[in-house]
Amino acid sequence: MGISRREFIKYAALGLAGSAALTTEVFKPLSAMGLDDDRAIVKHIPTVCEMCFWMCGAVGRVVNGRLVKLEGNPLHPKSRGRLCARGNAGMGLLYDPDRLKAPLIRTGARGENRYKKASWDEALNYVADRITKIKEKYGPEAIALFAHGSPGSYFFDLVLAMGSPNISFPSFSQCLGARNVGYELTFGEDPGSGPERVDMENSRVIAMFATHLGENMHNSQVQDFTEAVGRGAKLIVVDPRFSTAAGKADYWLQIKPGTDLALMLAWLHVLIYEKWYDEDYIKKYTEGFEELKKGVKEYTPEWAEKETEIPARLIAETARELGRYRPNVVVHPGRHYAWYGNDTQRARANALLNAVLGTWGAKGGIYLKPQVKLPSLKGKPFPETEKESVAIPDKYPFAGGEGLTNEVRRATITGDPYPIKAWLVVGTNLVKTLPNQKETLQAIKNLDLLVSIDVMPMDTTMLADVILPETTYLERHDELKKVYAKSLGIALRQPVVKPLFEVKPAWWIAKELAKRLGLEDYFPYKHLEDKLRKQAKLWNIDYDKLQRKGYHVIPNSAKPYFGPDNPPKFKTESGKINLYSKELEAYGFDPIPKYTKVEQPPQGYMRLLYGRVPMHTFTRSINNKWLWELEKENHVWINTEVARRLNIKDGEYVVLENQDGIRSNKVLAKVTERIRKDCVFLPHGFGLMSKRLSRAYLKGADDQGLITRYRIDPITGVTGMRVNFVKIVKEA
Ligand SMILES: Nc1nc2c(c(=O)[nH]1)N[C@H]1C(S)=C(S)[C@@H](COP(=O)(O)OP(=O)(O)OC[C@H]3O[C@@H](n4cnc5c(=O)[nH]c(N)nc54)[C@H](O)[C@@H]3O)O[C@H]1N2
Ligand SMILES: Nc1nc2c(c(=O)[nH]1)N[C@H]1C(S)=C(S)[C@@H](COP(=O)(O)OP(=O)(O)OC[C@H]3O[C@@H](n4cnc5c(=O)[nH]c(N)nc54)[C@H](O)[C@@H]3O)O[C@H]1N2
Ligand code: SF4
Ligand SMILES: [Mo]
Repeated sequence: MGISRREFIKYAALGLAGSAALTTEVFKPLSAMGLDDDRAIVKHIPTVCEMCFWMCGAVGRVVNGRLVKLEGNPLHPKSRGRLCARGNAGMGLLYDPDRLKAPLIRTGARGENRYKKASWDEALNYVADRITKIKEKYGPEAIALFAHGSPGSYFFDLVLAMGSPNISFPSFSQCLGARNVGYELTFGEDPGSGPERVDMENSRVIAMFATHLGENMHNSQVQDFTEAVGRGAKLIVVDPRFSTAAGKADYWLQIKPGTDLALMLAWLHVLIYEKWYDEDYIKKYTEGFEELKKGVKEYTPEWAEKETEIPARLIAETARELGRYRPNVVVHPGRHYAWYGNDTQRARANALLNAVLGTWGAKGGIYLKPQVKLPSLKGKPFPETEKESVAIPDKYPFAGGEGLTNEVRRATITGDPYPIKAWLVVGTNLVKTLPNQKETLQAIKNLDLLVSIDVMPMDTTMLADVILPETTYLERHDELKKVYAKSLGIALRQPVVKPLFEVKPAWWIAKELAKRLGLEDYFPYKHLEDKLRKQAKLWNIDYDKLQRKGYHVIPNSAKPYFGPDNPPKFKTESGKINLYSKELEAYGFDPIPKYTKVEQPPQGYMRLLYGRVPMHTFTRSINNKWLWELEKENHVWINTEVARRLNIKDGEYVVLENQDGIRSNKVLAKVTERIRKDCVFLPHGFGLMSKRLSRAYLKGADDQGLITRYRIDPITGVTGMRVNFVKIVKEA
């Protein structure tokens, strides 16, 4: 490869790296591509990427039925003509020889990796039969679904049609749940997730708590960020680690982990007590300003310095930068929020900063969601479920409708309030995704049936009783995707190549199971495309054109900013921003966030932090030939002084041991000034344990293995995972 790794990362931020890096691999001689053949058929087929959940528009270049290149769809606002390295490397998934190829039924003990190949009929009959028995014995609620990404929706319908309310998503419980709830409590709306509606391209000052853009590679967001930096927007990055984003910042606030709320409260203090707000705006559009003012009175920069270890002078100065340019500034809402177990209050404080700065609906702030309502196709209503969902228990009053993975797991272990006996796992690698692997394995032990619908033989897949191999996103249709960018848009996923092997799309698998369970009425189409055509018609979209373009913009749907013709109106009960949350108060929670201390590492230990590397998505991409070439294993970041004391050299293997004596796989040390002394940083996704992953197997260390403790946020029930401490053991 003619490009060094460092350059790669630099270009990755521009979304160009993939094409550069993959050129030598992908561009085989013309003969191999069929291009010197006069009869070669070259097609360009638009679709939607799902190498991660940003879901950019992609265009596949297909020569004689073989995909040779993926590019960004210029019409799609999340790609704008570019894909990130992972998106470019989609062929690595499609043509991965390790893929699941046919249905498998377990013959050995769970985890023993012994399966027999089955026909689809045999495998589906087997699953339907087991589900029927479980339903008869325990009731339909004994069947639970865990899902992430596009394939989940069909199983969502299937499980609801069966009469079970037990559906849960790691994207809520282990990701952005607390953030969305904190924002909903404040503004009556969340800040969006695909994309986050952050108007960075127009911001004058951007503040980011963690949000490690550039490593966190959500395509258009990184493009906006790069543009903002290039344009000279002021950037404040709060991170214990000198992240890629911190490298671009005017202010890098090297915060002590777990103390972000102190900094946020101190910023609120400065903004309010130094009057960096618009009095008229606060009066007209917010409720509870006096209470907020009182609530943050004690939280001076001098106080926050002691908690955060950021100099008071810098705390005040950065708050003033935001105040000076308001409302054309933004405190980025972030995305991954499951940090310390006080996460909803941190989200509230983050939202309150945007409230006081008046950024909601302001240019350069958080732009408004398109308000167009598209009618839904009417389907058969789902039956009432008899039992309450274990995924949404009363003890977490703001768990929302999404469902808590950790609660379904808990109920599976304890049988309380009733037994859970079957899991359908679609597009999520639970063993690596939920904290405390022992609990996940214990729950799986209690199951009568574990079905995995996946594309690769991942850790969780290889614990299943039945494995149903799905098509990759490049081989199937999926539901039309609504994109809430500045305008509302509709994207089409369609196959760029015919399915390889014997794999089937999730919609087909769910529909075939439904048929066998007498629930086919819930899937009123022969082929999913029939439904897509109907839906397009209902929305006034020319489906044939959508097939050619991949993206359709709903006309006149953009109203991103408040203004004279679009006066501020918030979706809370009062129509105003809730600075003081009566809803939280009604449940006994602090209506204004109060600072609480998080536990600090014991002597000799450091806090375990985790995050992303630009060229991988969680566990799902590690085995991808091209991406694996770029980063075969992860590195644990260790501060130089700590490393010197422990006599650890850059590039040598070490082992991490957590507070419970759990040891990691060996992992390369990255000795660097770019991280504080009280923490280490271990990128997530590595250390896969499935032997069928010929490249990824046991490469690097698994952060989740070390996350034996988690702290549940009492408001939403999401799992804070940065509450584990590790020491470094030199490899024997
Ligand atoms: N390449 C790539 N990009 C991705 C993904 C991927 O898998 N691969 N996944 C996507 C998804 S679903 C999500 S949710 C996002 C997640 O990405 P983000 O939302 O950016 O995740 P964070 O946890 O906010 O950020 C991780 C950063 O938090 C810092 N950090 C750790 N503890 C603290 C602390 O106490 N305070 C502060 N201020 N910083 C701290 C770490 O040093 C690290 O730089 O990434 C998305 N983008
Ligand atoms: N320790 C730790 N835990 C974390 C995080 C962390 O950083 N550290 N991050 C958290 C966050 S922010 C999130 S969003 C979650 C993500 O959690 P997950 O979504 O579970 O992430 P992945 O590890 O990518 O697992 C995806 C699974 O889907 C499969 N898959 C990929 N494509 C397809 C497809 O087209 N069809 C089907 N049926 N399956 C497919 C993959 O093979 C893999 O088994 O993890 C959370 N948990
Ligand atoms: S950000 Fe990258 S991996 Fe994610 S959908 Fe877009 S191109 Fe694909
Ligand atoms: Mo996430």
